[in-house]
Amino acid sequence: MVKDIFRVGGVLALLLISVAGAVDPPAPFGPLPTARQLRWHEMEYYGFLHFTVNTFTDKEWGFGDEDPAIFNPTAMDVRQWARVARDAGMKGLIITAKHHDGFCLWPSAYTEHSVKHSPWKDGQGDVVGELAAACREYGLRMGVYLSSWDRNVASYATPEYLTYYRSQLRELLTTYGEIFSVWYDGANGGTGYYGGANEERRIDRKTYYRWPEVHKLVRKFQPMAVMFSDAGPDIRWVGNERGFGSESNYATLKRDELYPGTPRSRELPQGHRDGNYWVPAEADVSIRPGWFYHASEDDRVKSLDQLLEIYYRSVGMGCNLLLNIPPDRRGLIHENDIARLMELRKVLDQTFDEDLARGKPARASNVRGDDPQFGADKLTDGDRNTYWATDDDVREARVSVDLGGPTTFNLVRIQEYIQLGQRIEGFAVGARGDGQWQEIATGTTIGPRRILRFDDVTADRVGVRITASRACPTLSTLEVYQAPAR
Ligand code: FUL
Repeated sequence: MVKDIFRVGGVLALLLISVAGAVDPPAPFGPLPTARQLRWHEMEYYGFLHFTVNTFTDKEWGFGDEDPAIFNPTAMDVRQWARVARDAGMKGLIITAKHHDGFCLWPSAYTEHSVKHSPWKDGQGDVVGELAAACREYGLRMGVYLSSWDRNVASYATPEYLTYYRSQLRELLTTYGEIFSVWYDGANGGTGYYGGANEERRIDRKTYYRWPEVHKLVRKFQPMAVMFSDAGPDIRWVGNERGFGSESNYATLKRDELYPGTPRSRELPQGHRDGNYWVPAEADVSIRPGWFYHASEDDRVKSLDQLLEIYYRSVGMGCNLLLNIPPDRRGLIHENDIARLMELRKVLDQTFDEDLARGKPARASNVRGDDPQFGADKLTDGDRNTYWATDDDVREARVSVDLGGPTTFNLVRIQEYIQLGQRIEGFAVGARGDGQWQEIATGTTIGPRRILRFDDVTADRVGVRITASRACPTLSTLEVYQAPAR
């Protein structure tokens, strides 16, 4: 009998637990990121390598008539590029396998206009292949930029060129192991050599390339690769080449209305609030004034302050940062660039070394179904895949963290649980010192990431007030840091 009571009691308790645990997660809101996009969001910061005949002609755009013989780096060391990128804290490298001039950094079977006819390694070299090996060695992912505009090839602007472009793409996607990003540039059509025709050729940027078919090819051979262009399909351009994201940054886009080279690039920094696809922004910028190496710019490498500004206005605004570090004529990343990259790494390490909110108790004005699985302590558990969420009807809410005594800080990093979509459109960060709350920063969107910077504040509690949300809000992390004085 007693045994039975225990059994019944046990069943009841189990029932109760399962009822309590039965609080559903919030319904997804709007377009959601794919697995490949989620993986990309976590990369945050990676490098761009602009390197080709332009490095040797001192140009930014080659005409397409360059002699492959001019491509002759004297001390080429691709492993140095990967080592520098790894030491800089980058997670990958994207290389201009072919820029607008049409010269191929790999020995493509479809053209003679490549490293095959360069004195470098007696025509036996393969820059893309060497980079793929070096990236593997240094734990980096590799991406490829294959310019769709080709100023060298005779067939450009005819249907035949589409086969050529896709054949080259297939070569890159099937020869070098995993590719994490395929980069389609917006510059398309204009004057060029075109096999000796030396003329101007215009194409219809929207229809000529038959982009949907190109996309299918990439999905087939590299299903986890993200594709970048002004209009995605996976990642969009941030709309400027300064590396600056927008304060209001929607990860969503009406991508079918846009295409690479779209005249509507002014809409790209913010994205489309009512976009029907998840297409987050990537901020690309060069560490020097130009994309390619020019000795005349050796003393114009961006300053540490400029790079920090770029970091906080890109990564800090929910974009990924693609920082260009062009190899020089030796085939090396220049010393001045390396020095700056390492200064940046050092400051970022010092800044993000210790999360002052980690493991600290947190509370919220509302917790979804009062269920601990959506509790405020998910913000400080160091796991960006757990999250705090509210009841469905809530649009404004507060969370705060007890820092355990007066603590000085000047950065707060927050992110939404974007697996369920982007919801928040207004928030304020506050701090409580001497029993008084003061507002220290405000913002609109959060999405994949927001880092708020402010003057040093000393407080024992830090909080976020959600002031506007399009569905019940979620937050997966609330981190607090102290950046060293500069
Ligand atoms: C632009 C190109 O025309 C530049 O040369 C560079 O490659 C940059 C990243 O994109 O549209």
